[in-house]
Amino acid sequence: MRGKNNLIKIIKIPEIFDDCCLYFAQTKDHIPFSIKRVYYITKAVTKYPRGFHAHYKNRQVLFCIQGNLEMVLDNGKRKEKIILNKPNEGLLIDRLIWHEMYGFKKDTILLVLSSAIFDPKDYIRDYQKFLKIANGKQAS
Ligand code: T46
Repeated sequence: MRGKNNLIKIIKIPEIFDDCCLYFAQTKDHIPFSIKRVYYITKAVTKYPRGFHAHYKNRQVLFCIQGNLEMVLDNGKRKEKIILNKPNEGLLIDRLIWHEMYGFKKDTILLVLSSAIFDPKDYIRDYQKFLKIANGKQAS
C-alpha cells in the first residue's frame, strides 16, 4: 500500500503467468476485511460518470480487471485522482470517502470486493451532508 496519509491506497495482488494471466486476492493477505459481497460493473458508458457517494461503514477494494477508468477520491478536505487500468492493483476505498468514477473506456470491467452486504442506508449521496459528516460537524 502507498503512504499512510494518501487517499489513494493501492493493494497489489499476485499475478501468475503461464498460458494465461491469473490474479487472486484473499482476506488478510491482500484484502483488509472479510469479503461479504462481490459485484462488478460492465458496459458502463463513457459519458456517464458513476459513484458520487460515500459509505458510512462499507469498505471496498476495486479492481479494474479490464479496460480503464478514472477515480476521484475525496475525504472532505482534499481530493486525489487515479487511473485504474491494472488487474493486479486494487484501490481501497475506506469509510467516509466520497468517490466518483469517470471515463469508463469501452469494455471496462470493474470488480468490487466489499466488506458488507448491500444496504441502501449505508450510502451518503448528498455531498453537503458528506462534507459535514466527514469534517465532524454532523453526527452520522
Ligand atoms: C460503489 C461504487 C464503486 C444493488 O442493488 N446491490 C448492490 O450490491 C449494488 C452495488 C448496487 N445495487 C443497486 C443500487 C442502485 O439501484 O444498483 C443500482 C446502481 O447502484 P449505484 O448507482 O450505487 O452504482 P454506482 O456505480 O454509482 O456505485 C457502485 C456501488 O453502488 C457503490 O457502493 O462504491 O459502485
